[in-house]
Amino acid sequence: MVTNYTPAQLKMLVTETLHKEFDVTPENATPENFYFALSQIISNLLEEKHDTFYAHAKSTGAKEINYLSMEFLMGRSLKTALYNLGYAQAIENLLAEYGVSMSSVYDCEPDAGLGNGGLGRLAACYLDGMAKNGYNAYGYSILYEYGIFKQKIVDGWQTELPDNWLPGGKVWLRALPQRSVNVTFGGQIDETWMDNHHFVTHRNATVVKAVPYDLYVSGYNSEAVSVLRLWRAESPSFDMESFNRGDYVSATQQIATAEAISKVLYPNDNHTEGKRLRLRQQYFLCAASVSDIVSRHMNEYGQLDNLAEKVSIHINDTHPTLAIPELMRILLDDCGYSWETAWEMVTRIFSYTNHTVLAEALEVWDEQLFKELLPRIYQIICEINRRFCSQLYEFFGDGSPKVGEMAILWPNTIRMAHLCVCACHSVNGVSKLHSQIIKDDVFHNFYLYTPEKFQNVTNGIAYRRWLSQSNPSLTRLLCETIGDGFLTHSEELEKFRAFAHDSGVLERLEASKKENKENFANYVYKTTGQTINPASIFDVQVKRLHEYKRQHLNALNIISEYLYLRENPQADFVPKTYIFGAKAASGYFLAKQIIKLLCMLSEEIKKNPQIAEKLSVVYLEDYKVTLSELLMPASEVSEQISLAGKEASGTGNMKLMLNGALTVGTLDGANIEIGEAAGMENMFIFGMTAEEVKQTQPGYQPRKFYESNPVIHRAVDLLRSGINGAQFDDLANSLINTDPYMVLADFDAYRAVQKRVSAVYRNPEQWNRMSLHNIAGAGIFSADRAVREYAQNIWHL
Ligand code: 26Q
Repeated sequence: MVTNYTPAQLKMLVTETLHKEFDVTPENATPENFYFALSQIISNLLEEKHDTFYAHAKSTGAKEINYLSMEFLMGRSLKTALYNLGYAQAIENLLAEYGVSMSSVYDCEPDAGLGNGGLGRLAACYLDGMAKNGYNAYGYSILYEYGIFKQKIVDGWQTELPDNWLPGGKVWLRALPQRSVNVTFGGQIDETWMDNHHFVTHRNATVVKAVPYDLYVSGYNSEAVSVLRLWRAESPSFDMESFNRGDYVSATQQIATAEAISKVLYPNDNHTEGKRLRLRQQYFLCAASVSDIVSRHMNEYGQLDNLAEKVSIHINDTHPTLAIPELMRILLDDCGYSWETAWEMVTRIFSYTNHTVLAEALEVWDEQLFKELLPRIYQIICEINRRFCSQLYEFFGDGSPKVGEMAILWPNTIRMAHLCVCACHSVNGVSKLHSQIIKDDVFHNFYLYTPEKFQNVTNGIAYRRWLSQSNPSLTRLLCETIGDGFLTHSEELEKFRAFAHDSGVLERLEASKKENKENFANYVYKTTGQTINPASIFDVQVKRLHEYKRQHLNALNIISEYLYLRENPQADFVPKTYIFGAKAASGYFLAKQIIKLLCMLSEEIKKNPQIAEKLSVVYLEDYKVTLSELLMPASEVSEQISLAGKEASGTGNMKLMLNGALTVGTLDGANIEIGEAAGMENMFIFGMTAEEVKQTQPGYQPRKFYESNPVIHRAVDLLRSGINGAQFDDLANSLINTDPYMVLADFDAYRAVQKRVSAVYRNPEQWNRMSLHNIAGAGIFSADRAVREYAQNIWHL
């Protein structure tokens, strides 16, 4: 039975836990003591609640969804859990009795940064949405000892520090050693036939033990609790034989090699690296998770014949693709199913989401490396490929070049996306435009072959995290105007539109934004010493650093404004603060150079106080989920300026819109749908369309823009001559010579739209009204809605 604690019971529990764990009374407890005590209490409660929910779900025969992802960017848990369970106010009151603030307790929790950016945060948002909607959901990933690195900026240069999150984070984890699984690597495969039965044995393999740790995710006002099951790699035993021989190195090496698998998250975003350790990580996740899914099913039903009826497995991008051949392996080798039956089951069970069209992000593995590390999985993929190609020849005609283009194995490589599309019953993109591009370009041949597989599910966000939990003043305004139904049904935000001409509401909206800006400015001052003028426009570009996202287009415009103000210091100029936050993949040189450029620009402008009053740049170190929760409510302009056709969806764009920021954006990813929802007249669209990019990119000569456009010319020249003493030749050369993301081609349009932003800002009523339309239109971008679409159209829950 799940308890619903009264404030008095909560007080007793907290007191008991503080005494038991720390031997302190509430009067003497530190915020950290409170953090651990509360987290333990809530985590225990969620475990109990999950057990009740799970038993009920199983007794009704409900289908379950398993979401496999190499990343879950969870952020903090305590605040969300208290909010979702309805205990936030009671705990705040309780702490107040002891003179302790809620935020000082929340600040003791490290972010669980088990992801890079959009893809990982999306997975975390979907666990929230699945719990809210009452689905029986498991997320599966790796318990990285070190998540995404901590970013430290030294003289403008990004350095990476280890993210040691476990000391503060493990209170949310429940170890389940009894559910450990062995995962096998390397060795040789022996196949024998006996009485018409195929037997496969694995010789000389290396075994790694996968130990699960569960983290519970509560749903808002819901009985359901999602589980995030994270696998930790251990050596199955100590190598006594080597040790006794005196070979201490081998004995300890085995442990180190095993444990390396869950040591650290690869910090690449939208870029693959064909490294052996990454492949070991991916198979480790897949083998452990599939084994767990199958064994839970066996416990429940005692057979696998109905597996496809009761279980869906979703693959978050291609990173967990190996779950497909792994399930084939179990059904064939361990359970004795025929190939045809096993394949039928697998294709019904698996579905796949694509998150990128960038060529460098499409996963391809070296065949030789793969074969050595995963010999049995390799054999199974070969057979999948053989059968697939023969069907393709039948469909497209003998000798069709399409078959080679579509094959899973092609010269010495294994293409993971092709395996996914071949094996999954559903393939979806993450915005309308992206889903169309997949059909037209990336997977066009596959679309011709099996058009019925292709779908769209536009991304969604756990909107309560960024609205009611992060922006109390806006939430208050919404509750007073439209009631609190929007907290459960995000569509009800639409009701806010009725106030578009209510000057009282518009003024309150402005006041709320002002308050949030001041709070944020205070926070930045306290934590970094930088001052921000709260009367300036807060123009925000926060996301991973990547050329396709074009932070350097933003920088080039700032340089031009700086040069203009240097010559026209008296110009009538709407003050603006450009706020950036971004991590770059550690080996991505140009991205790091762009970070340095932004930091140097910030310093250079500060040297000239007259200009600094009107124009300033703030670079936020170590941008992460928790920082985004502080920043979104204070933002006024949302920079979504990727080259059209490259950003699959974006989700930061949705969080900013929800908090009333106006989008400056290209017609890319979900920006298009943001325009449809808010009204195109309520955002600032600029630049080439995806179609225009496709037409003009082939013969593109950026140098012509440099030579003919004096504003571009001067800005690029300044990169060369130096900003705050640092020169940016590589960036300048890249812009003039190749400009792969067509920054110069969109520059004029971007500048023009930025001028419009400033002009509109001079009219607060118009600005506030546009902001209101954005908030009212944001409901469609909730994870609750997105997860519902997956459940109905893809997982058939
Ligand atoms: C692959 C192989 C080896 C190492 C790393 C990787 C790797 C890791 C992360 C490849 C890609 C990623 C991340 C991709 C990503 O975050 N994509 C974003 O997904 C969001 C959610 O759908 C979208 O909103 C963004 O548009 C998309 O860029």
